Amino acid sequence: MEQIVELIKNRDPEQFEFHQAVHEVIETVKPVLDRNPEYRQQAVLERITEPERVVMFRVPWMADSGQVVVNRGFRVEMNSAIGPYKGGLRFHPSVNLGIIKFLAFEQVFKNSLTTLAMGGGKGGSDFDPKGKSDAEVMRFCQSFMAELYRHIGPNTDVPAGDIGVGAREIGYLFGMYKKLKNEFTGVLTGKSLNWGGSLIRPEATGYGTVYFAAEMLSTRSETFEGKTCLVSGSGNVAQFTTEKLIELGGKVVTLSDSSGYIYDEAGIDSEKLHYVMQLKNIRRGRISEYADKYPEAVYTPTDPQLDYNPLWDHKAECAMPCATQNEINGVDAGNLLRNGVYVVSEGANMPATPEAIDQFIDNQILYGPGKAANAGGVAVSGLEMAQNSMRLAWPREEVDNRLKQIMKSIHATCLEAADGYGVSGNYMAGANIAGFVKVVNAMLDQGLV
Ligand code: NDP
Ligand code: 2IT
Repeated sequence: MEQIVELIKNRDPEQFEFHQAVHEVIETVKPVLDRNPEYRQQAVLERITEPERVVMFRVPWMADSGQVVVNRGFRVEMNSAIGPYKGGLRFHPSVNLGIIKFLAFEQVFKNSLTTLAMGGGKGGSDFDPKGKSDAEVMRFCQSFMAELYRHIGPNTDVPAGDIGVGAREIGYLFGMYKKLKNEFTGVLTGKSLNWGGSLIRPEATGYGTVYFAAEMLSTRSETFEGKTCLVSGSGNVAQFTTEKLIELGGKVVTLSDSSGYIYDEAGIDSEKLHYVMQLKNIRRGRISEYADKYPEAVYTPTDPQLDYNPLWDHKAECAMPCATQNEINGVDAGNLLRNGVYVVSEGANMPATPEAIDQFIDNQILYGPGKAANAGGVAVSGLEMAQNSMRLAWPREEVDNRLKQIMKSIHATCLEAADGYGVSGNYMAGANIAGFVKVVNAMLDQGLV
C-alpha cells in the first residue's frame, strides 16, 4: 500500500493535495483489502487512483480593457463505475491539476455515499472571478464552455458549482452549452429555479453539513440548542450552514473570507446573516464590512506570518470549516480541543490536515469528514438531475425531506462500516470504507475497462 502512494508521488511529485487525499483513503481501507485478496490481484487501488480521463485546455477571453487573457481549464473524469461523472467546477487562482484531482478523488467516495447513481469528477480554472465585471465573467464562462461542452452531457458528465462558481456562472455556462448543442438538458446542476434548478440546491451543502452533525450529536442524545459554533468562510456553504445552525438553536460567532475573519460574541442572528448574504452574493464585498455595520464584532485581518488561524481559537462546542482545503492544521486542532470543541463537521472539502485529523480521532470527538458531511450538496444535485429527467419540479419540503433522509443514511452507513471493521465511532474510516467498497465492487462487476 505504501508502494502505491510512493508510485503516485513519483509519478506526479507536485500534486500534494492529491497525495494527501489518496494517503488518507488508502490508510483506512487497508483492512478491506486484507479481507478481499482479489482486490489486490485486480489492482483496485491503482485503478481507482488513476483518472479515467483528464482534459486540460486553453481558455482565452477578453477583459473589459480590450486586453486578452489566457487561463487554463480542467476537467478530471475520475470514475464512472456507479454513474455519470458528477462534481463541481472551481474558479480560483490556486487551481491546478493536483487540486482538481484531489477534489475529483474525494467526489468518487462522496457520491457513492449519497445512495444516488453518480460517478465522480471535478473541474475548474485558475481564473479569479474576484474584482471582475459581470461581462468579463460571462465571456470567461463562454470561452470555458466552448471547449468543455464536447466532454460533458446529461448521461456523461454533469458539472455544478464549487468555490467561485455559483448561480451566475452556472447561468452563463448553461447558456453557452445550450447554444452549442442546440439542446435543453440537465447538463449542469445548481441552475436557477425558473429554468430547471431544484429547490433547496443552494441550501443543500450547508443544511446537509448541519443535519450530519445533528445526527452525530444525537448519538450522545444532544442537540445544537445553546451550542456555540465556529464557522469559516462566508460563501454558499458557510451561509446556509449558519442559517440552519441558527434555526436549530445554535449560536454562530465567526465567519471569514481570505482577507480575515469576524468574531461576534453576541452571535450572528438571522438579520445579520441576511446582511452577510447581501454583502457577499449581491455586492460581492468583503467580510470586514460586517464589523463596520455591527461594531460589537471584532474583525481580524489574515496574518500570513502566523502558523495558525485565530478563528479556531475561541471558546465553542462545534466547528464547521466551510472555506477551503487544509484550513485547520495541527496547531488549530489543538486550539479547538483546548477551547472545548467536540463536534467538527466539514462543509469544505479536506479542510483538516492529517495532523489535525489525528488529534480529532485520538480524542474521540464527533468528527464528520467532508466526503460524508458535505455530501448533501451533490445529493440534491442528483435530485435536480432526477427532476430534470422527469421534467417536473418537487416542492421545497419534499427535497428537504429527501436531503434529511440521505444525510441520516450516510451517517448510519459510516457508523456501520466503521463497526464492521473494528473502528467504531470513526466516521472518517467508515466513510472511506463504505464509499470504496461500493465503487470497487461496481468496477469489478464491469470487468477490466
Ligand atoms: P464560495 O465561493 O461560495 O465561498 C468560498 C468561501 O471560502 C469564501 O468566503 C472565500 O473567501 C473562502 N475561501 C476560498 N478560498 C480560500 C482560501 N484559500 N483561504 C481562505 N478563504 C478562502 O464557495 P463554496 O461555499 O461553494 O465552497 C466552500 C467549500 O465547500 C469548498 O471547500 C468547496 O469545495 C466545498 N463544497 C462546496 C459545495 C457546494 O455545493 N458549493 C459542496 C460540497 C463542498 P474569498 O471570497 O476571500 O475567496
Ligand atoms: O464538492 C462538491 O460536492 C460540490 N462542489 C458539489 C458537486 C455537485 O455536483 O453538486
